[in-house]
Amino acid sequence: MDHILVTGGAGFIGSNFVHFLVEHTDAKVTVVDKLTYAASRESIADLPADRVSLVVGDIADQPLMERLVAEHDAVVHYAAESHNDNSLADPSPFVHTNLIGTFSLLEAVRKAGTRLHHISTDEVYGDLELDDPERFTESTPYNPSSPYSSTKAGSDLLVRAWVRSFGVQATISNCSNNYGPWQHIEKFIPRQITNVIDGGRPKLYGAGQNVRDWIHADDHSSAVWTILTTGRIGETYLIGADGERNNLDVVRQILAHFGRPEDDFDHVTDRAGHDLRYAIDSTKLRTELGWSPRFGDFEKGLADTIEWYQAHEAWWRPHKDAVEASYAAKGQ
Ligand code: NAD
Ligand code: TDX
Repeated sequence: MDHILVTGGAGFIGSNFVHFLVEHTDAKVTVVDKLTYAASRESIADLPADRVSLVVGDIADQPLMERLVAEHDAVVHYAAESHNDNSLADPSPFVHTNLIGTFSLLEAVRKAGTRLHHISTDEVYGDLELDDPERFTESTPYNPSSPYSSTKAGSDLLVRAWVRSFGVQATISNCSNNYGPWQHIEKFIPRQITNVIDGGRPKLYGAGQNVRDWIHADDHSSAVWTILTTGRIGETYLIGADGERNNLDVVRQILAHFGRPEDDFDHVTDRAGHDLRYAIDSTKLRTELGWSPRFGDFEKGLADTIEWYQAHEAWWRPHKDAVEASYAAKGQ
């Protein structure tokens, strides 16, 4: 794999994977990214120009995708509309990018015969009860809740059908909630960190009992590379790092880091259809492909992430007021 095309490589997790490729392989990387509000040129700006190039474009642009895919040995597909709250306000871009965009990419991959790895989410499985002893596995039935997760579920099913019907050489991974540097401040952890940096209070949806299974974005990248290079074609692999925490505990940990009282937060209007709990059983990936996470310690990873946001205020500051105004308009 000398030439790798990364869709959505200027976003939070895609840019992390581009850094991984530069550090751990000799591959030349092309990022194709529409540079939506969620993208950040800065996240890949420090990488060597002879290794990484950026094409600004829409994955739903079929001629563009056919040209780019034909020039590469493999495609790793991160591009998506990714925020549940935005999908409740306006589902349309989610249908465009997650469904039509993935369709365009699949058709390009089918024509060129190029290897594809499709990035997806554990949210396609719906949610679990807090006391359910089972976690999601590769055989859990799909049951998505939101416009975001249903369009991601649809994109997974398109990939599966293109593998079976057309022999496309694809793998799929469904990962749990990522945290780390360069995550947009609309998302839970960076929103609360930047609220506290600003002297404000974290905003918890509902009672804060909802559980997410946190994984550092670096661990997501190493898992994707493992699947791309050693995964079996047509297979799905779940990626997770045993990081279940409820939202209240995460907020308290952020407050503690800043020496603020543990009840110094606001309960705000809950998300419509809010999934209660996600939990990943990644046994297949660990036993079949020998992957394991490096960031076993969520507390340490969160502390590092807090320090990163403190050091990169110039990156997020220009967007903070608009993000908070948009949440405030919804009572959140
Ligand atoms: P993000 O919103 O930070 O980045 C998405 C990137 O895709 C942006 O750079 C954006 O400009 C680009 N993009 C959007 N529409 C596009 C289009 N039509 N054409 C080209 N580029 C387009 O998202 P993220 O959190 O980095 O998520 C990346 C992928 O990982 C998504 O597929 C998401 O479903 C999946 N995922 C995310 C998480 C998580 O916790 N964030 C967990 C599991 C899976
Ligand atoms: O201000 C907030 N307060 C709050 O309590 C925000 C923004 C969120 N929350 C809650 C909602 C969730 O229970 O925190 C949890 C995490 O919220 P998000 O960061 O919006 O993530 P989530 O909805 O769980 O989805 C994320 O993980 C799966 C990513 O955004 C998806 O792209 C990925 O597929």
